[in-house]
Amino acid sequence: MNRIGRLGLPLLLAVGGSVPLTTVSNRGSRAPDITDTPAARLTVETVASGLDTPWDLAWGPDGVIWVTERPGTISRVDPSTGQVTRVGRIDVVEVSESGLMGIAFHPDFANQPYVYVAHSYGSRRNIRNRLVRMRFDGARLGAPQVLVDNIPGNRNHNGSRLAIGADRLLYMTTGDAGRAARAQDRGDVAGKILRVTLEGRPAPENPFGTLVYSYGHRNPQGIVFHPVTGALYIAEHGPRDNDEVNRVKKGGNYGWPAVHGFCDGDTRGEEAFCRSNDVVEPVTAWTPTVGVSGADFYDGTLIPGWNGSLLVTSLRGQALYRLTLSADGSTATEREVLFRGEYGRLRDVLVGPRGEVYLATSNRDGRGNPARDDDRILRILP
Ligand SMILES: [Ca+2]
Ligand SMILES: [Ca+2]
Ligand SMILES: [Ca+2]
Repeated sequence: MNRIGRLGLPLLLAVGGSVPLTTVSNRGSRAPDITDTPAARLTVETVASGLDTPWDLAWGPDGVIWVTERPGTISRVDPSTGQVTRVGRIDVVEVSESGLMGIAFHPDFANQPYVYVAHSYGSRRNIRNRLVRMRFDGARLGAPQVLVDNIPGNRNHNGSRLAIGADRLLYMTTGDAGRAARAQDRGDVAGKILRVTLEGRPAPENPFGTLVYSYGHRNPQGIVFHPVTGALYIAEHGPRDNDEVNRVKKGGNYGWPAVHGFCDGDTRGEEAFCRSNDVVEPVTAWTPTVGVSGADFYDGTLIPGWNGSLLVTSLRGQALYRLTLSADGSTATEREVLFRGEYGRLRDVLVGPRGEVYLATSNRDGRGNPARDDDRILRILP
């Protein structure tokens, strides 16, 4: 029996065969390049195809993958058959990067079957973002209930990835909505990590008595909790330089727009700004930028050597990055690049309960070159 058979996962269409691991150097990473390429080989197969810009993959409390597509649909995907079942649709404004984005589930889903999503709304000339939740009756999602609205939006820089912590609070990324100064304004919800109760109110222990949990962010599109330490990590888009992964602490200032990446003087005046504002430096940074997007921790053992890694997808870079973190979690000690250019733009990564890994392509987002069967959900296995 082959390895896939032992997993109980039928082999679907193999699209990539065995893919050797590769490494590249990355300026500005403060992480040594991997020089000893492991012998492990990976298999990639298509789980679902024909999607339109799948934006967020999440493992549902019902044991299947849930996926948002940016034009406004929410579907369940059976990982064993690949069957896609649409369970909801939401009216969104989809212009450039805006539309339907993040998804998360109530931690007590059996009794409170709420699905949380973030999406753009308004008009093409006045794009806003909001957080809503919908009740799932086992087949369909009910009408959206607005929890937080009027979050500044734009064609680009809408953030809108969601994660619910062990503290039963919801963390939402917001972009600077194209106006960088908003990120340093603690009274503005743009360019922030927001922390709200599951009913959409400011979390009681928030640092400024508002929805804001941390600030100085440009356009974070990945958010995930470390499975062991519980620390919160985000991936955020830089401008032409310095995409970042950050470890987020309450009340932290992450520097944008005065600081790009590390406090290393590559942006005029940033070292002084860092000192006077106690700016938190990133875990790692990419120059030139690769368009980091979704993030998830690998807490399985199925793929040898991956346990404890932070996986981050990239859009422009068309690759999956695997970061090895230092023991204290504050920096990346290794950064490995996988599948570069093989599947096009990659929007999200999801680690399944058996240690298999799913990727969402983003070749129909207006910036890619879609193949006939794009977009796809792919599965990585050893
Ligand atoms: Ca996700
Ligand atoms: Ca920063
Ligand atoms: Ca810098």
